[in-house]
This record gives sequence, structure tokens and C-alpha cells, in this order.
Amino acid sequence: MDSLPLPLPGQSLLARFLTPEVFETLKDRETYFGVRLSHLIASGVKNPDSAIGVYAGDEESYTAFAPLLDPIIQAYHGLGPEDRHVTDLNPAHLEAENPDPEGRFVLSTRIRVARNLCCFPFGPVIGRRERRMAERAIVGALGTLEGELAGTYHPLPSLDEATRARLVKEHLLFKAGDRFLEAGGFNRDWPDARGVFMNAERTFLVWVNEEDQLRIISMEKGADLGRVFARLARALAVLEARLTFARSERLGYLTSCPTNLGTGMRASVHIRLVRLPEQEVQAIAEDHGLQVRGTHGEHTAAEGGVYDVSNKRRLGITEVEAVTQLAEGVSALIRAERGA
Ligand code: ADP
Ligand code: CIR
Repeated sequence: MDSLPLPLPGQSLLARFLTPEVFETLKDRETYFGVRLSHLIASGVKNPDSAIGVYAGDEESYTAFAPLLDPIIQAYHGLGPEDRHVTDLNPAHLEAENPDPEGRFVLSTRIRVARNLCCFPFGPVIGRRERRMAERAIVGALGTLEGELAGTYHPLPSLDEATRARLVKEHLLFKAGDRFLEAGGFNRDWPDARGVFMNAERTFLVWVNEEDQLRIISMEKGADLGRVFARLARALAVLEARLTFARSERLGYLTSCPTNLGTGMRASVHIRLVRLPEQEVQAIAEDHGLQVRGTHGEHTAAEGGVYDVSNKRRLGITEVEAVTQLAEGVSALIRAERGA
């Protein structure tokens, strides 16, 4: 990529931080896996309505393209160049209580973390053979899970259309990447080497080779955040012993979208708030550092007053803090709904 009309249109962090100087500095760089600036910015250039607009193509992208990615990371997570990410996945450190013990508002709770395998390229540039190698390594590790966590891996190509659609509707399975991921190159060779691992109760899931190589998910009905977190922590301890995840001391776990760096964690509830106006839901969520999504995830609408509320920041706070932040925000939303 030799030139680009700058500034890019739109409000994305990419448009804000890709100055002519940064472009000049980065335009000829290439990582070991062949990631270039054009890979990083493809999604945001094609989709001027992006919020962020970039995806990293591998671990090295975060150092090679730091003059673009560092300001984006700082703007989204509030992490400065000198800050260090700290992990705390110890469920004993979580003091937050169930914010809805009577089960009146919260339908379900889900905590997911994003992970990629060390030394593999990420979704934007990974090849068919490497994707299959990653799948094989991940499925091998999942096969060692025991007890409540034991389950079955379902390769996406093996699912008939009705089953696939039902699992998506039940929030258990991902869809093909949306236009943001499509433009970022994530849908290449779809559905080859993608799949989902599910335990018998469907409270523990792993999505393989979607936006990240692993999305490790603990979920259940109700609002028992502590139980959902403890299950996730148990699974992570087993998987970390078998797999080496891409990670940096400064940025924590490395993910394709910079919004997921650090903890890689999105802790969310589905909460029904029929009395509070949507603007108030948004305002209270924002005050508590939370993000509101629709009933079927990112870039979907809230149906029947059911919102997906989750921690926005994933880097520069620990996993325990992210879940605590969610518990506090959800309690505030419930208080406001009761008073509305
Ligand atoms: P991700 O969380 O993996 O970044 P999405 O926002 O697309 O991506 O959500 C993935 C799926 O998880 C969607 O079907 C979404 O509705 C579902 N989901 C998210 N939070 C919850 C929750 N608390 N309970 C049930 N399903 C949820
Ligand atoms: C965008 O830039 O809008 C898309 N690439 C999606 C970014 C991920 N969104 C988020 O807040 N996690």
C-alpha cells in the first residue's frame, strides 16, 4: 500500500489515529507472518462506520504497528504505554454477590475469554493448513477436560443447517463473520476448521477458529456470577496447562481485535428492563464502565427489552475486577428499573 486518502472518513479510532505521519512510518513494514498495514486496516477502510477499524494479524503486529495500535489501545482501554496488564483469575478473590437473587431481571450470565495460540498467525492472515493445525491442537486439549467440563467437539461442516441455526438462536454458536470480520479476512475458507465444543449441560463452550482461535465460554441461566466465573477459571487452568496462548507482558492475552486485549474477557448478562427507557439503560451502563449490545450480540437490536450488558474495558483491569464491575452496574440497573 503506497498511498491512501487521509484522513479516512468516519469516527473510527483508525480514522482518528492513522495520520499521514503514522502511515508513512508503517506503510512498508511487514511481520514474520507477512502481516502488512493493509491487512490491519482493511476492515476499517471498507467500513467507515467501524468503531475501531483495525484487526491485528499476529502477535508481532502489536509491536510492528505500535505507532497506530498503541493510541487505539490507549483510547479504548485507557491504558498508557507504561502500564502493565495484571491477570487475576482466582474465584476466591471475587467478592461480588448475585445481583438478582430472586431471578426477576437477569435471564442469563455469560463470561467469555478470547485466546489465540502462541506462534500462529491470527484470523486475518491464517492459512487453511495452519487453521487445521490449530483446530487439532485445541480439540486435543479439550479432550482432557473432565467432569462437568467434559464435552463433545462439533466441527461446523458436520452440523446440518437446522441444527446450526438453532444453536445460533440459543446463543451457543457463532454466525459467519459480519461485514467487519469479512473485510478483515476472517471468513476465508469458511466453514473449514471451525467448530464448537459443548459440555452436556451446555454451560461450558469453546468456539474454535472464529474471530479468535478460541472463545472459551462459561454460561448459565440466572445471575450467579461467582459460579459462572469459577467454572471458567477451572477450565482455563486445564487448558493453559496444555496449550500456550499468545500473550505479552504489557498487553496480556493477545487477540485479533484490540478491544479484547488483556483479559480477553467479556462478562455479560442478558437483562430484561421493560420500564427504563433505552437512553437511561445506556447512561447507567456507561457510568459503570459497561457496554450495551442487542439480544443477539454485537451489532444486533435489543428485543423485548432484553439487553446484553457487559464490561467495556478488558485491558488494564483484572478478570476479577471486570466481573465486579459488571455486578455493580447490573445492581444499579436493577435499582433504577425498580424505581422507574
Ligand atoms: P462475543 O461475546 O463472543 O464477543 P457477541 O456479542 O456476538 O460476541 O455474542 C455472542 C453470542 O453470545 C450471541 O449469541 C449473544 O447473544 C450471546 N450472549 C452474550 N451474552 C449472553 C448472556 N449473558 N446470555 C446468553 N447469551 C449471551
Ligand atoms: C468495529 O471496529 O466496529 C468492528 N471491527 C468491531 C469492533 C469490536 N467491537 C467491540 O467493541 N468489541
